[in-house]
Amino acid sequence: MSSDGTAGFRSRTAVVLSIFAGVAGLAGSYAVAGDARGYLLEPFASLLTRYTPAIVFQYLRNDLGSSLQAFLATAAAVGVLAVGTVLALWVADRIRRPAMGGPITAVATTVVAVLVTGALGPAIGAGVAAGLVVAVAELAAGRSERPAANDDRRRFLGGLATAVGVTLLGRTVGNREFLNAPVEKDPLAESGTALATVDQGEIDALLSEAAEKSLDVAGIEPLVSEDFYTVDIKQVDPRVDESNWSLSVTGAVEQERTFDYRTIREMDPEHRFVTLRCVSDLVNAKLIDNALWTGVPFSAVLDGTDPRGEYVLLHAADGYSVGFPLAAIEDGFLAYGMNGKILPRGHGFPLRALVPGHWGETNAKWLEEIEITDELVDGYWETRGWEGTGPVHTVAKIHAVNRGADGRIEVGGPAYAGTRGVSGVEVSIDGGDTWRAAQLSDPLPGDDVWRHWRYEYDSPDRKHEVVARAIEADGTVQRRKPSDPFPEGATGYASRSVNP
Ligand SMILES: Nc1nc2c(c(=O)[nH]1)N[C@H]1C(S)=C(S)[C@@H](COP(=O)(O)O)O[C@H]1N2
Ligand SMILES: [Mo]
Repeated sequence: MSSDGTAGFRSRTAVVLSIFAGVAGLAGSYAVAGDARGYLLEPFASLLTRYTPAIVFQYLRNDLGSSLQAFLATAAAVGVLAVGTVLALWVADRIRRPAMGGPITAVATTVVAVLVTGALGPAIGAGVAAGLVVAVAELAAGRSERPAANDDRRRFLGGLATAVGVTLLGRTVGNREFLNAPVEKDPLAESGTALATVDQGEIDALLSEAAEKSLDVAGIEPLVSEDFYTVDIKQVDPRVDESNWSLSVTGAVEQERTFDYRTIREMDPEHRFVTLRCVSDLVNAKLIDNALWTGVPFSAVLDGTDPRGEYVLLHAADGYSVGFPLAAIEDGFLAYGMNGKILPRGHGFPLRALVPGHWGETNAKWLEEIEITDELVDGYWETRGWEGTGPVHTVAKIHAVNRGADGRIEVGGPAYAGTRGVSGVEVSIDGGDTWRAAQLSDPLPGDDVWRHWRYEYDSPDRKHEVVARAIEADGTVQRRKPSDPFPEGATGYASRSVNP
């Protein structure tokens, strides 16, 4: 504590107060920006994604890891604002103007936030929120001539209460409708989110078919996922205005072509079930999902361009790119609809690529440019060491282990083999010595769709290892040898140890 009763840059209270101000400041930036450019969290999250070693990333992208990453990004964003606040408190202390602590903090943290995000509005939001925390803390400490012993305590409580209030308010304001409402408005839609030129009856029929064919196993996702995973290189998804958007075919072609949204929406729509799986998915994890997509065949935009190169490099609005052989996407799809709705922003509105049977990362979201190249060009993940542009590995996941009252055990999950197709799943309850055929869901239409499997058995009265393996359509048994997701995708049989 300094003699004149300011928070004092050296005191513990000043540090704690700065952290409160940082938290409030982050919320203040969110209040103005929402989940869009200028939100202070975004640059830190993107930096983390960019510089996390690929080998670590495979774990980060699965369940626990993504919350760890969110925590680190939040800590970094709060940290830089806190440093700005500590400096401001130090200045206020030096000039012996404790009452100026709030305003100086507001200016300092605004400057810090502008430097980090380059966006003034949200930075001012951050500054005002952080400044408010310090100002209220100073007020709470009182203006008495002699600093009282409990001044710091009052500062702490005043700062805490303000930080909590400002943070809650910031979250609410940042979530407001007009900022974060789905941008996926469709200029051709007549009503709601239904696709205009699309036969909704056909979609509904396919969705009910998927619901009926889903096996009724507690703890597994239905054949059309209710909660489709996302993997993104940026914390904040691009917000693309479809009326300013276009898709172009460029590079090694005889004739470049450009399409606007309306042109694509006026082509004959098709519906396809397509499953996606991320190359960083662990054998038994859940970075795999299936949806009914609506769009046009890839060939519709390639027609007439007469490609001379044998590779593509897809470019997206978030700066993402991915390169692979053109042959992989020739039978592919460009989707603007998902499960009967306009493609959600999080899954790539207005248009995404769907590459049959290839790892998730080839399915570029927010697609803007299809560049034909003479040679294979490394995209975002390949320049970071991943080799995830090839066909998926085959897997049968054990997502559910359910115990019946009668001592029966039911296990089940999805099985996926990309375009090779799944013709069977086998289960072993003795750790892989003997195998039995599991029940399979009836196949859905499409060449790149997962199936459900389910197996029921009498529980042995000891702890045992349940193992599952998928059989491809041509009879090939999936690879047994386990490997990590990095760099080419996980292999091996899924197993779970089960207590009787
Ligand atoms: N533009 C863009 N496309 C992208 C990504 C991305 O970060 N940006 N992630 C890729 C990865 S790694 C995967 S696994 C899939 C996931 O698609 P989803 O988020 O719709 O599930 O999108 C791919 N397409
Ligand atoms: Mo991925």
